[in-house]
Amino acid sequence: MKLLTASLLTFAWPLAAQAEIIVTDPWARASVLASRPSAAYLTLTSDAPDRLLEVTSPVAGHVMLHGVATDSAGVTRMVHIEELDVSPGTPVTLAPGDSHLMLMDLSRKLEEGESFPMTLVFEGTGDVTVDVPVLGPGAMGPTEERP
Ligand SMILES: [Cu+2]
Repeated sequence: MKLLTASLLTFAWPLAAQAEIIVTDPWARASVLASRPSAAYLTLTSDAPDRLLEVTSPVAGHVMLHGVATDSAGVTRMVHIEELDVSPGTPVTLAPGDSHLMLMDLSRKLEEGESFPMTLVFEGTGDVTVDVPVLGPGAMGPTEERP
């Protein structure tokens, strides 16, 4: 009887509304100095509501999720975001000038042409690891002031 219950539970799992996140076009900017943070960008698509909780990478001591906010004086600043909601049918794009993943405490310089792994932890989907190509340091996006 115990065995039957267990197998029924296993069978029921795929029928639950499990989110599946698709990560497209990840990339990061080459860093000028290892002592300066870099930024990574990507697009998230999900077929169920999900939430990005945490991001880690072996090249960064800490990965922060940043958004941008413009104050009444027209000054754009980066703001820390705790969690990022992903709704089905609405891709979330992290791009220069908008939300981004801030790669803090780099263990080394990110060189153009290389790539590094980055793991995104979602509430529903769990861990998703992507390979992030490093593109040129091109000055697209907001001024990256160290917080
Ligand atoms: Cu930032």
